[in-house]
Amino acid sequence: MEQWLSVPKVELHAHLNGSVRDSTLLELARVLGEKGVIDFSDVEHVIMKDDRSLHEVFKLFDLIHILTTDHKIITRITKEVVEDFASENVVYLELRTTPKKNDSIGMTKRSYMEAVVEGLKAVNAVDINFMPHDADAGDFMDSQHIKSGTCNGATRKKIYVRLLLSIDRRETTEAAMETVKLALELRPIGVVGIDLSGNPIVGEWSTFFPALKFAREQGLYITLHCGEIPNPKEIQAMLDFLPQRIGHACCFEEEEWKKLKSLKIPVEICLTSNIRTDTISSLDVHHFANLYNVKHPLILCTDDAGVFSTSLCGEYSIAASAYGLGRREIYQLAKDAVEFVFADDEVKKDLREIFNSAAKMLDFLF
Ligand code: 6MZ
Repeated sequence: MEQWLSVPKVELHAHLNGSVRDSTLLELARVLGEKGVIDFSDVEHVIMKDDRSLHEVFKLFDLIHILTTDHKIITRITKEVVEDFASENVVYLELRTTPKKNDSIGMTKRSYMEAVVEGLKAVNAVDINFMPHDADAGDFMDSQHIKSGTCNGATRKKIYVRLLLSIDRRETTEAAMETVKLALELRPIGVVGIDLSGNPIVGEWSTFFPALKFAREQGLYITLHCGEIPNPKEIQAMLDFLPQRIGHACCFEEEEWKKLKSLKIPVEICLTSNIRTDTISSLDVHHFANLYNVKHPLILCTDDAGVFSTSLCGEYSIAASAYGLGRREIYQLAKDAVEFVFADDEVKKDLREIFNSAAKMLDFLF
């Protein structure tokens, strides 16, 4: 796994609350246990469990959301998640999260997102760029938070972060629309698009369609969790919608593969997540191999690095060994992801340069 640390990487499918460190979750659970809100020993067992069905994963998310309720904790986990990705040489991170409303603690979807932005501002282990270069963040930012360049004469590591707001499949059309309007409002602080996620057995495509259509008309990028369970009607409708990317694509039939390939919609592939949740029975039959062989656009991602105890280096390592990819292929796979980011051309150009200069240092490429 060490060797993939030196390769710059792009992470495009990471859920904030799924990427929290186990140590942080346990610490938060202990505090709530002491307050008598939860029974710590029960929760500890659930957090540390390794294999979970897709159904159990969504029960775990409900628990994580209890642990991470307030604004301060959202700020903390955002900072930690960004720093964790940066520490494994992720140079561009698209972080997605579901804005949450919680009247009992005065949380609105907007204040939830403000807490996320505070977390981005608090990142100090690396230089972070999370605002588009032409942005006017208005009262959102008291000062310019794009830190640049050097620290004590040494070039510091840099990470680009852009945000996607998730619509949870439990939400109504109105709630989904509220999230889209918030995303539009927050474009200046680096919100670039909308994701549709949540338990795939819940909700109907027709509920979310109006909000997603509006988002697209307003120029937001769209990525959809698509085909996590067999649902041919919904998969067809999602592909017809022409999202800029989709996530997972685990339960596609022949017709759906044909359509996906002809439309060339990039797929965010989450190997460990798919295996752990038993959505795909083994790496041997995972669709990565076929898509890779036919040169369909794909991106390796973690999904929920905390929940599935993985990392982006780990995902590259699994792909290398399971599908016999050499170092050059892995480098190329990582670099190709730049073409599918939801950021502007300047960021893409800079990322290409980061990959090119890294290639000169990676002696294994030559
Ligand atoms: C579908 C998923 C997911 O938004 O609270 N989420 N949705 N499939 C998956 N694959 C296993 N993994 C995570 O992060 C957690 C939320 O992301 C979605 C679920 O809605 C989960 O509650 P945020 O930061």
